[in-house]
Amino acid sequence: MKLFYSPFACSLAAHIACREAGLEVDLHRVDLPTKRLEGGGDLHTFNPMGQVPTLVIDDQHTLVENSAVLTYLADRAGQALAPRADEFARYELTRWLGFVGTEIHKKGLAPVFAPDSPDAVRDHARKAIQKPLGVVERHLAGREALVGDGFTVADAYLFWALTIAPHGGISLEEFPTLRAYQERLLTRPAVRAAVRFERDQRERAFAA
Ligand SMILES: N[C@@H](CCC(=O)N[C@@H](CS)C(=O)NCC(=O)O)C(=O)O
Repeated sequence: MKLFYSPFACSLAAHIACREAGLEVDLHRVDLPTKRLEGGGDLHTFNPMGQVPTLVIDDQHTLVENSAVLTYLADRAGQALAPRADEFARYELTRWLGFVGTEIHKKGLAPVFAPDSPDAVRDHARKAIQKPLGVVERHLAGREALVGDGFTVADAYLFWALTIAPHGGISLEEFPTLRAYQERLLTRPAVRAAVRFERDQRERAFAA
């Protein structure tokens, strides 16, 4: 399998899932502004949106979209990263993948980090993200994870969001539970390894 990623983009969640599951995956770095692939090629060849995560499974199968990529990786890992499909908790996983993807990622983080966002749009997004952050803050009070009591791919996605939010001027000061949760997840060896790898990659020049 090949995972197209960009350091500290939302593909960090899929990268974490691969490490948590011990799945064999080749990580291929993308320069998101130009869509160039390291070593040559264009991300649009694999994903019509030119976005990460893009997961090339084999010659016939490519998956895009966080919700699909993360669910697929979780299922490849057995039950380690997601509840079984016949459990009610599976729908809760779908709920949280959708919530992080829409209410937090696309409504809040995407406009804040888009290089061409007008300042007014950025300010509006920083306000709009407060309500969904409050929802997860309250949901996680007294809980270890978003779904059930174990780490799932939804936690990997939320971890990414919480990690980059302060870099976009979104303070987590008002959300002590979220800060503690993010710090707790960072102690997981797979999470720490993925973050360390992406930090090293970010500091290295992109090889066109
Ligand atoms: N709907 C997609 C969105 C993924 C997405 O927004 N990826 C960002 C990085 S966090 C990206 O590739 N941005 C580049 C672009 O949209 O051109 C998903 O859920 O996977």
